[in-house]
Amino acid sequence: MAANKAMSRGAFVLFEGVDRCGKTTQATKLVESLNNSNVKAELWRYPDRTTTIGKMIDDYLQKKSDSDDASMHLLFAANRWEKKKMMEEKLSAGVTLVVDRYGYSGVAFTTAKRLPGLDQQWCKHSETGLVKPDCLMYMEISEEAAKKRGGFGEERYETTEMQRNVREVFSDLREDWWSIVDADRSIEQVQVDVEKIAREAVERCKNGLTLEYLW
Ligand code: FDM
Ligand code: MG
Repeated sequence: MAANKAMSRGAFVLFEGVDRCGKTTQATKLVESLNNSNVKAELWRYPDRTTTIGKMIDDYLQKKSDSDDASMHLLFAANRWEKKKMMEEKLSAGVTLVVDRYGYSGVAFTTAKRLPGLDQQWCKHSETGLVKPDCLMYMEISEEAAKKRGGFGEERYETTEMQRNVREVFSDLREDWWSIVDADRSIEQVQVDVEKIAREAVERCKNGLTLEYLW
């Protein structure tokens, strides 16, 4: 093996997008299908509401508690930092991680509040040094199609204005390497694209690909 050849590992496959774009549905189906074809895969999601930090986030999202916006941003980021080591260990053990939201949502949601001082640059700082995904599927859905999938829930951020702002920040954050998936289509149609994109990333990582870090 050549000295500079990276080790075989699992892939970090990420789904991002506004609410009701089908991230959770597609991520769940993808993990099932990968496991069925002998690719070890796990479904992760952020916020991870099961940790101590995650429980604080959950209370905040459910409006059971209120807090300062900057400190909440940092808690969302800390919720990723507390799982960074485990993420690296899983990936190097050959497990593919299919992740439902990550630091891109972190930056998009806080920036979308349009608060003085909490601009995109500030928001990105707390993510710097976290593992960078090998593949990012941005589920692009129109406001109309998202609306047809049912009304908003009761959680903080589930408002038309917030979702509109989030959509805007996401399009600002977009980089060339992102895969844009047309999420207005049926579950089955979207799944075809998702499978192709994800399996390509799994293959690349299996062949050895150095892990990168944000931003
Ligand atoms: N959210 C999610 C943030 O504000 N910051 C973050 O870093 C992350 C990961 O939390 F409104 C927001 C996005 C969403 C809410 O997400 C909970 P789910 O996917 O609906 O559970
Ligand atoms: Mg939600």
